[in-house]
Amino acid sequence: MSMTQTAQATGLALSLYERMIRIRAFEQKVQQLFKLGKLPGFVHLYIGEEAVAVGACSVLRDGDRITSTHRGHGHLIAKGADVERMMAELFGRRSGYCKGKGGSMHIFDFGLGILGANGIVGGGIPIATGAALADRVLDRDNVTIAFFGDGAANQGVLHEALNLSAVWSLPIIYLCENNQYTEWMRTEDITSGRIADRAHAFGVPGVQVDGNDVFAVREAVSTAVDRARRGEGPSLIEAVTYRHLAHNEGEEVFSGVYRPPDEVDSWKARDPVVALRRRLEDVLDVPAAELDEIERRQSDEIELAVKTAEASAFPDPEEALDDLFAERIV
Ligand SMILES: Cc1ncc(C[n+]2csc(CCOP(=O)(O)OP(=O)(O)O)c2C)c(N)n1
Ligand SMILES: [Mg+2]
Repeated sequence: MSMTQTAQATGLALSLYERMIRIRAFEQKVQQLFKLGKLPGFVHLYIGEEAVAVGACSVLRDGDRITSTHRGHGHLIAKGADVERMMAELFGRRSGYCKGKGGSMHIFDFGLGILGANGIVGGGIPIATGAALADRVLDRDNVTIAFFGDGAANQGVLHEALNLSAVWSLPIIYLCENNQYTEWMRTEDITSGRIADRAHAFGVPGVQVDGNDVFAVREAVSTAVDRARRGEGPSLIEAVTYRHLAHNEGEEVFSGVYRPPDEVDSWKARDPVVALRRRLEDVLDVPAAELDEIERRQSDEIELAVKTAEASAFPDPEEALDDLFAERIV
């Protein structure tokens, strides 16, 4: 590689690292706040899966859209969501994305192309397909990514969406995060065959990638996005990864032990954030102090988001029924 290419590769890796650290810092803070009883709603944390959201969203440009899931914080941050408004929403405060009335699973930012987290497993898939249909009909060259889990891949709506998006050549990427569990069930116990292969029945490209390798995700998504922008239709990508934490915070109250501890340990040893840091230090020669500084900056921003959220007012009970209907939402 020439010096310019090395500098570009380092710049890209650093920006991916900073995004992944931002998600990690947000989620670690949320875990702590939940344990302290400060957050009124349910939270499903994304720690361990950061490379998927960051690799995928790093390919997108303004105007492109995503739909997210119940485990949505990582997708939202990767697409540029404001962590202060996200945190305020988790605290149930008026300065939050849904004025404190939605919580973790309803955060959206239409201006940034974030068509919403979603408490309905598989619920983002048809919304993303509709957004891609709109782009096709209006002849815009945007693409949409639908993030969903391995559990959602067993919902019929994925098959309906793959079918019609293939027939209509829609500019969409179905991105399955196979973290190998659907709540407390092992994916292999409830899922037949390889999820990526399901695309082939519809004549759609389907690939499996290492979801802990941010560059592998980026490359696969880039190929799919280029194809979509050329008008050649949808793709399905299955990113194999693992969540380090519980399905939802507080699950230990009722779930018992459902994952072998050595399995959890072996995936923690393949932590995508640690792997990228190692690459930055060992291969790209970035000084450790520079990486420490990124971590400090991100954790300071998250601390500030918590302070701002806690200082914000709760919505008034009289506002409970406001904002239920919109005349126009895009
Ligand atoms: C339609 C629907 N069915 C069931 C649930 C309950 N539920 C919430 S999360 C979840 C598991 C989803 O698993 P997966 O899609 O693999 O996502 P992960 O939690 O692993 O990220 C289920 C069954 C729901 N929210 N919506
Ligand atoms: Mg899963």
